[in-house]
Amino acid sequence: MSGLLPIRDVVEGALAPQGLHYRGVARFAHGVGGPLLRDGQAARAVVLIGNIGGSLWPAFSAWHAGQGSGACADPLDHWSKQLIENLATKTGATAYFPSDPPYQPFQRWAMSAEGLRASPLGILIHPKFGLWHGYRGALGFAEDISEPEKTPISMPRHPCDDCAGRPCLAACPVGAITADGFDLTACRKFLASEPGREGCMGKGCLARAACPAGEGFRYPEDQLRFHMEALVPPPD
Ligand code: B12
Ligand code: SF4
Ligand code: SF4
Repeated sequence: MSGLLPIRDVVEGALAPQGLHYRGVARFAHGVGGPLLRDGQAARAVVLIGNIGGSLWPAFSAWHAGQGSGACADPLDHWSKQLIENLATKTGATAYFPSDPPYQPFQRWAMSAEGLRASPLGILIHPKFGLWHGYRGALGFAEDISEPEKTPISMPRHPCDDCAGRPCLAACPVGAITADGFDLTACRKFLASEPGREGCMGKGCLARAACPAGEGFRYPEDQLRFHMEALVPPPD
């Protein structure tokens, strides 16, 4: 386990210099519903680790630039894994990563850990960071983690409930964001077109950009472009 320090301090001490942050704990009473640990037991606690706004971009982009032509296909995943696996080894935890199949329910864990809810875009909206945050990994533990903030942080009002006009719904040029869900085919088709390349591919998803929540946490342009490129699969 993490020794005497609270897990929040352990995560922040090891990873905050890289722009990765503690994002709460999802708990599973008697392991029910928890992911499997390396030894086959079910986890009783999962600590989420992620970015807040553009927090990871300076450290990640400096590392990425230093990789030169030896860069791998999924550099952000690779970079996050190195850092988080290292912390898992030090704390005796099992590490999980959002892009590794079978997909672990990161969003469900985040809802439980931080009381977040989904936005019409499918991504979770945070009362402070808006749509500008994500998850880079998680650490699973066999024991419950008694932290001062044991009760999940409750979100008094969901930002979308108070959002006049819901501008995200109208901002997508091809109507891919609807109250019923996200139309990935329509989105990807547009991204491959000339206006899509000039618009969303270069500047980021227009629907996400239209959201007024978390204004001060918007990703820098380079990071937006990086995530958009990752959303479009390479041509066959
Ligand atoms: C597959 C996937 C996608 C698919 C969605 C397919 C689908 N309809 O589910 C595609 C490729 C479309 C996608 C797109 C994006 N994704 Co995505 N995606 C995932 C991934 C790898 C797995 C989702 C899953 O199946 N989970 C398994 C189930 C069992 O977990 P769950 O928590 O119970 O399920 C939740 C999701 O399925 C969610 N959901 C349902 N429909 C949709 C649709 C979309 C678009 C999203 C994002 C979620 C979503 O609802 C469930 C919550 O109860 C997750 C990482 C993860 N492991 O969760 C990231 C994840 C959900 N994606 C994320 C992001 C940020 C995006 C993008 C914004 C990427 C970008 N361009 O920057 C886009 C959003 C689209 C847009 N408008 O730009 C983040 C969300 C962070 C947050 N704040 O909530 C995650 C958590 C990855 C991360 N590293 O943080 N994504
Ligand atoms: S624009 Fe409004 S409805 Fe859309 S995600 Fe942002 S707060 Fe929610
Ligand atoms: S990336 Fe562009 S096309 Fe895709 S959902 Fe966002 S606004 Fe719509």
